[in-house]
Amino acid sequence: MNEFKLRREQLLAELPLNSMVVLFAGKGVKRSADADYPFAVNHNFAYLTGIDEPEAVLMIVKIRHRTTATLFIRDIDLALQKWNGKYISIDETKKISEIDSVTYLSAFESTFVSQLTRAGVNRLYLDLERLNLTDRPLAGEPFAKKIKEAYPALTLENIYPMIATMRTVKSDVEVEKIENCISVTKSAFERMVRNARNSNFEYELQAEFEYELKRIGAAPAFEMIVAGGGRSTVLHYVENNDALSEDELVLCDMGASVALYNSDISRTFPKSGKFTDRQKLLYNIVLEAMEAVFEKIKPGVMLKELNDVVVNLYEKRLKEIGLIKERSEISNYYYHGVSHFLGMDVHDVGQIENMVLVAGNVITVEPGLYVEAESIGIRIEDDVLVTEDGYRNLSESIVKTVEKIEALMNNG
Ligand SMILES: [Mn+2]
Repeated sequence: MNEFKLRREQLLAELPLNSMVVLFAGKGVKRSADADYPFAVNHNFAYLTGIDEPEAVLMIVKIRHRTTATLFIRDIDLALQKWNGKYISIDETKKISEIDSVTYLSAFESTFVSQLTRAGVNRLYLDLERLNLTDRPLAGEPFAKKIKEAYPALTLENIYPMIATMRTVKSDVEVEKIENCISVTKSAFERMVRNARNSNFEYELQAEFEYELKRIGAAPAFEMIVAGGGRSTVLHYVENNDALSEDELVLCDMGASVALYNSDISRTFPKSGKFTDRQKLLYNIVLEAMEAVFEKIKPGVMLKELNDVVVNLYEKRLKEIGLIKERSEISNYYYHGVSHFLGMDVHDVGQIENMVLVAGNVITVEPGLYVEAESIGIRIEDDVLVTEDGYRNLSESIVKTVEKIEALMNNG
């Protein structure tokens, strides 16, 4: 049984009787005229099927004595295939997903209706994820409206929290995929940093990083941040168009995406290849906070507690160097959380308040320190697996001590 089937079994076990799940792969969003944005598959759909194909639909039914899974894929269109390439075949879909019942999309509506009425389904689960009131609706939402009108007695439920919780615990295969993204990031980071001394603009560093990703067949996991000097105190600076000067630190927040998984790494280094004493002092405080967080990571700990570790350490160290007098002033210099989940999404699903870590979680550890008055912003970020008895730093091999960064930049 492959991973996708295993996950469907796990989901089925949790579903109440007489229920149905319908998940849409989605389709590319229209950009302009006849051009679409690149297709990005619904991750919950892909998580349960392994299929990365526009317009596909998964239907799962659980009634007494019977559970079924059916996948619907686009009907073969010979004319369109001459323009857009081959659609996935029924055989290939079966092989990847381990779903025996694969058919064409043109059969979806009649199959759906017959399952609903004849099988006695009274509960329909759709992916109704929505973070903001104004978000563009996922494919499940318009479908939900249509079904609610046609079958007012049917109970509609959101499957999202159930799948999101499953997704927070990574299998070995998933961890390997993330590790692969990290190793691509390492190689791209090293190429970039070796070229840093000869680069004059932030976008030149971005080009080096992205060249290496492309060369390996990966893609950026998100809009990379290359922020020199004071730009690094803006958390989501992505313009990357300013000139770099010799005395600046450069903050890079970067990741690679391969086969629907991601890495999310930050490193900060001196443009000149050598930290000043002041930069080194502040940098080592962030690094110390990071090490302190690592030591805290194990099952049973809350993400919020990890952030407390950073704030406690900062309170001590920032008072020592005279940057602050009161604990409350820390928020002037550190204004984001230290951790988030990582997986098929960079800011991965499942993170809820007071969430307690369990073995198999993959989280980022990313303390930062931003001193606007000195045009210094530092963030160091690794990707970490929570294990039974602690943690494993998956991105340990991407250098981050002052000595190693300087060595890489100068001896490459
Ligand atoms: Mn991050």
